[in-house]
Amino acid sequence: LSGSGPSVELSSLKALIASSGLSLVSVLGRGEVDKILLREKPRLESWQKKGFAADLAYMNRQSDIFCDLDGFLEGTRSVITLAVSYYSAREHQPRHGYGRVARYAWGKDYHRVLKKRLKTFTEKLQGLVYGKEELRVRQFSDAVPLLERALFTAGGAGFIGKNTMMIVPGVGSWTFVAELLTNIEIESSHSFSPAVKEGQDCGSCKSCLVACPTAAFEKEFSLNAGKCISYLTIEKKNAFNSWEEQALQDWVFGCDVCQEVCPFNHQGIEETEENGFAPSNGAGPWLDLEKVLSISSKEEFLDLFAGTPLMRSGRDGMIRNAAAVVANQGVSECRPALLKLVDNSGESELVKKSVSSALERLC
Ligand code: B12
Ligand code: SF4
Ligand code: SF4
Repeated sequence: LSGSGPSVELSSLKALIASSGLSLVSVLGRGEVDKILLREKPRLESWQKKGFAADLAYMNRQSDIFCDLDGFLEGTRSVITLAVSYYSAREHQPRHGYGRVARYAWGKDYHRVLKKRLKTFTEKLQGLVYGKEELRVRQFSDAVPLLERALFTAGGAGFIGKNTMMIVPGVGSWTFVAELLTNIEIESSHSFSPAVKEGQDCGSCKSCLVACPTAAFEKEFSLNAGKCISYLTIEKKNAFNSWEEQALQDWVFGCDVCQEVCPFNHQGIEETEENGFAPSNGAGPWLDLEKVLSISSKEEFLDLFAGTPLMRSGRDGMIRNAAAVVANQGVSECRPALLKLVDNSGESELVKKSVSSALERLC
């Protein structure tokens, strides 16, 4: 330790974590984080080289950027990683005329929910630190090219499953990850969470690899994003090709199949305590396809979905997804809504192309 950075008593930090409702937390020293990132770098590079990042420009950036903590916070001395459950036990079976929404997107946008929590936590942390330097902190969740799952699992509170999800025994994989980069000096790393038992992992299970509807796993621990329904419905900007349209099945936003089949998600896990993630606070588990196709403007889309993760696809992307699902399910009741879109000269190429293809497939 240099002795000049801010410090914090571990017992006070532990009390703060407990009182902030953050149960799955680890604090990692800079040296350890650098080691982890260096270890993971070749895996990231091999994933990128195979083209598995598809058109995700932010994931195709130089691998060095993912491993340089100073690029995110100059003088980072420790990283506080945390996970928050969003699990909500609602039935999620397919329904004719409806598209399924992945569980992570049922309620409010997690970026906003976590940001608020982390802000409160940081303010309280400020009151605990002492030393010559001021506390400096940057908080992230799914916002920068940091290998968040590798960082979190390094704290020992979870492990990476073959479906590439981070699994916390007893909680499952229905969690969001976030981290605080700080200039706090710590002597060694600490986990404030129930740690994974030595050697605990997927064992011989392969359920997720077999269940993935698009065969998006090249092999265990390796996901080709371009084939994943989550990527297609949320991240892809252009129109679908015919394989992609059908690949969606009835998923209109995201996909949960490789998590739904996971035994770690069935072992008496508890629902989230975060009310913001409740289905009643957002889009919920299904979208009525006819209603989606009737969203006439970006403003109307905003009125319906502002503050939820569904904003990411935008109105036109969501109509593209809904049109594909309508054709996959043979929802002929939606034909008038599709015809109206195709006849509207003001619609984008993306909408026109997606809707025309759905009409052809409905015949
Ligand atoms: C790009 C991205 C995607 C892409 C690609 C996903 C992927 N598997 O790479 C797409 C759009 C497909 C996607 C989908 C989803 N995503 Co996403 N996504 C990300 C993002 C931005 C980066 C992930 C990444 O680094 N990929 C690069 C590859 C190389 O990394 P990786 O697959 O994680 O693999 C690492 C390890 O598995 C390890 N590894 C590889 N081989 C081996 C072998 C062994 C033995 C071991 C132990 C480890 C190991 O090496 C890799 C490098 O560390 C993160 C946020 C972040 N900044 O980390 C969120 C994140 C991973 N996504 C998240 C979520 C919620 C989802 C979805 C569940 C959403 C949904 N329901 O539709 C799906 C899940 C699909 C899936 N099975 O992964 C959460 C996951 C939380 C969790 N509990 O794991 C994250 C962490 C966001 C957050 N902050 O909460 N996502
Ligand atoms: S989210 Fe769906 S499509 Fe993507 S890997 Fe998992 S099961 Fe396959
Ligand atoms: S379904 Fe089986 S193989 Fe896949 S992540 Fe869960 S335990 Fe691991």
